[in-house]
Amino acid sequence: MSIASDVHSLLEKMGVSRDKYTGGTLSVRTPVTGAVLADVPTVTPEQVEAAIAQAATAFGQWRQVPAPRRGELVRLLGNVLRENKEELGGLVSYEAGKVISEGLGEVQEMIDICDFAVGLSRQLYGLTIQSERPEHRLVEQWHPAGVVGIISAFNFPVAVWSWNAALALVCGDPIIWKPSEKTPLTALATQALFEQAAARFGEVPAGLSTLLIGDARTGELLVEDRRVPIISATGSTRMGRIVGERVAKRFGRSILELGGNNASIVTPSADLDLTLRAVAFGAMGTAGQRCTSLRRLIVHESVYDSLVGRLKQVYANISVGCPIEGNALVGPLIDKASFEAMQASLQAAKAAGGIVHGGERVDVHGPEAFYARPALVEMSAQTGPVLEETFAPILYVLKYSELEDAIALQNDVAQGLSSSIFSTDLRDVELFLSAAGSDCGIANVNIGPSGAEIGGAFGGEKETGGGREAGSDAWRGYMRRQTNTINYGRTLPLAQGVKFDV
Ligand code: UN1
Repeated sequence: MSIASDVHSLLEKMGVSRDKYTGGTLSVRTPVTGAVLADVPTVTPEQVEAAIAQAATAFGQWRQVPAPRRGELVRLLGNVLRENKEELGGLVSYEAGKVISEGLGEVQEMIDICDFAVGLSRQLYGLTIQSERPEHRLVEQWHPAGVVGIISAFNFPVAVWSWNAALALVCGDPIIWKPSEKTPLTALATQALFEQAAARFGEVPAGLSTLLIGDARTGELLVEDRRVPIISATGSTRMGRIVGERVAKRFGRSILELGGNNASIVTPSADLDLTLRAVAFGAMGTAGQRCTSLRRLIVHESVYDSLVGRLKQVYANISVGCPIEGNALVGPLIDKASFEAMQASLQAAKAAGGIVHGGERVDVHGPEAFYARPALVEMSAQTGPVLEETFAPILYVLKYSELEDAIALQNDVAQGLSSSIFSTDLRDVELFLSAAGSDCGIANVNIGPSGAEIGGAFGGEKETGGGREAGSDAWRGYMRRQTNTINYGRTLPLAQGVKFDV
């Protein structure tokens, strides 16, 4: 396979010039074979400074463009994405190692959020509130908040940008993007597609959307700059803790999407055929490299043997292979470090008494590519690596007898992103969804924890960071709220009955 030339022609088709991915210091490898694809130039601190200054100027102009007109730019972006879905989806597969349908699915998520944001551009509603004073009116309105810094991870190299970008743009905010160092090519392509949309739109202020390819220092410069009032960061809890603290220190706002340690509970009444398929996709899809991937399966003792027996077979037979050619469902891990982390977790699980099925390396495209058979690990207790997020296809299985205990086990981890229950018993389901149930930002019924639609707010609690992106009212995170009290009378009654006659 000559992936490099395929990738270069995809980049060219999407309008990325050669100088953007040659002659630089950042070597990009494809996880598909481990081959080097490009040497991408990175930004200097001076370029970061100039980009922030330009975005701040762009804000002055963009916030005055009517929101539905801003929506038109996002509508055009959605069109350009539709026209380039195969190319961008293919590039995601080459650069992040996703199987083709998942690469395309990621671009579909971008298109969906554009559609959502276009509608939203006519609905950035505030409230009218009853005043306690005569001839007074209280309203709340939402204004653009300023430049949004977007820090994204390798596993959803372009969709995460789009959830933030589409909302920020209709909300009146310029965007500056620092993508993962592992996936700068998909970022370059996305920025080129944005520029196509901007050219169709017409008068877009310079610096409305900027891409900064660089290392952690680039991210730090963004995070520490007061001219960037909002930082949306997706990645590890370790990274998020640093970002959150630094942004809070300057009283900025952060939207954090950090680690997950997502569980599904399987109750005695579960439809096991459906459960099996959902567990397979949740735990092995994207080679376990979603923040929403299923990592813990908590199974009632009455169905444990039948479900886990069938799961072992699925795990032993799942197709692990090239994400581009053939029909494999599980592609590679992103790199060697990721494979080593997987092996370390499996060792730790064994040391803690776990019984490991699978997890070994699979040779697909030679020694520089890291493919692994997904691992199913039977644990007698929730200890050691079960408490951590390992970004690899490892599913820990635990047994329970009382649902309350299963829910407690599910919640007894530091992370709080996604969760689900498999049950046809109304009482079990409603307990799981109740205030005494799952403590996660996402709680599903009879589907796995991953694969959320963009219409809902996406994000989680505790060490997942508390941020919400995408649908519902997540747009509010990209605007500032203003409360207005308007006196249309001739007297000045004070609130709370206060007298102050001069
Ligand atoms: C992520 O893994 O960073 O819900 C996001 C899902 C996808 C998004 C995952 N829509 O699995």
